[in-house]
Amino acid sequence: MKLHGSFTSPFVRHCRIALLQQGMDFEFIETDYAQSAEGSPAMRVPYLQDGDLVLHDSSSILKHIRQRNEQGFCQSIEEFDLYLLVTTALDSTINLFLLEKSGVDIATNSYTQRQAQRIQQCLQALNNKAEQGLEWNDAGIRLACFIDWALYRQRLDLSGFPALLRWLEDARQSREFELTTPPAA
Ligand SMILES: N[C@@H](CCC(=O)N[C@@H](CS)C(=O)NCC(=O)O)C(=O)O
Repeated sequence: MKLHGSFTSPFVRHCRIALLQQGMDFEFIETDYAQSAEGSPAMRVPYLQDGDLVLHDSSSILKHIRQRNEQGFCQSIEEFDLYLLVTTALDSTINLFLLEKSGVDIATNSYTQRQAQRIQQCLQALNNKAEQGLEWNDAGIRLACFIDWALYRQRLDLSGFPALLRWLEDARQSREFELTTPPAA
């Protein structure tokens, strides 16, 4: 099994955590922008090769990893919705990061303003969920990968969302989460 990705991507990190949790052998192939444009029609990482099977998104990769180990992926509708809400916030945060890096003035464009507002509203909803209690399942793992990446890239001020910061502290108790910490910037 070959997982293509980068050591910094939160989507890739989630897949690596799942592979480590399940004790699966895999080869990690560090893949840059040029290589992902060649290797996947989505032009993104992660992508995975498992024999003849090629998967192009972290969600299908996670479902495959869990299913190969006879475990469910986002089994309850509540967990699935939370996983998707985190992913929405993560997608918007990464889009703004990449747009800004490529020279777009994200402060003045009306659509990027909407993305920024979406992130704040998602953070509030996720903080409320975290106050009620979370589990170390795929929704909880994705949330921890998102928060840690946002802090690593200095993209978000999370001081107004204490339950999210507490969740990150809890996540750091996980061996697989610690083993997949992004390299120092
Ligand atoms: N929906 C995808 C998102 C993956 C994604 O956004 N990957 C980023 C790295 S964190 C990427 O490769 N971006 C390159 C680009 O957008 O051109 C998944 O869950 O795998």
